[in-house]
Amino acid sequence: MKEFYIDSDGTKLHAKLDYPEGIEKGPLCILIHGFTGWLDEDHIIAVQKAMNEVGIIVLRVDMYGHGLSGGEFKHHTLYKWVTNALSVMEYVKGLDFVTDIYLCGHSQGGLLTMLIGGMCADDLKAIIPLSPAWMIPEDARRGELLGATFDPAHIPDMLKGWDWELSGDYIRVAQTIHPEDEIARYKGPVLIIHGDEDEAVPYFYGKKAAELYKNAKLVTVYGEDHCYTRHIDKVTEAVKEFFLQK
Ligand code: FER
Repeated sequence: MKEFYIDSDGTKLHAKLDYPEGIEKGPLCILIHGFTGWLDEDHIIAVQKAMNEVGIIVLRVDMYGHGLSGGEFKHHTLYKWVTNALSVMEYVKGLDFVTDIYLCGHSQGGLLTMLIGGMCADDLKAIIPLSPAWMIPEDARRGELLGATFDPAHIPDMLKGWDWELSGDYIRVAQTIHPEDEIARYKGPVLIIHGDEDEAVPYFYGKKAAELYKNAKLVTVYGEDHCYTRHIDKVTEAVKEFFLQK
């Protein structure tokens, strides 16, 4: 494992690069955590290991305001994450040992994966949104994020949740984003994995996204929650199968 920082317009992004055993050149998958998450969460490491087992190099990156990357959590926005992901894409495109690029992200990182999929369609061999939280923009327009309510027409300076606090800019930015447009722009293969007992991102959204994509496979993990604490083996099996079929 190599640990380093990638620059994103002056923000340092903490990254870890893991190679499959005996492999130094080949396809690489960028792997992104969710809201309040980071690159060493159990479910992120499990997915990284599964990808390594089937010959995929994995680059895990902490986004703005998360893990050991720069920026404060309360100041993160989806635009900052999009800027970060574009910087990571540019970094990976410059690596001479990378043959194909894949992008995978969990929850808010899954929404990011869908947005970058549309924006960088030509550069991505396939995308893997895990329990993608692509209803966040809709929630922001409706006035409720993770149980915290607000007036969507008069955005507060700060929004407080159970154990987090966000600046109003998170809401301002989220309200402008339309994931359906980026779903329509990505025509490559998509693997969506979603637990049908997800308490944070309703399973409905994984199912709906799979219907909207031109070329998507949906793997439903029955009885599973948002961070795959019950059946992570089903998630890793689906990831391995997807890459072995390519
Ligand atoms: C929300 C629903 C889900 C939200 C964030 C999430 C900030 C993200 C969850 C995750 O990334 O794990 O309303 O608002």
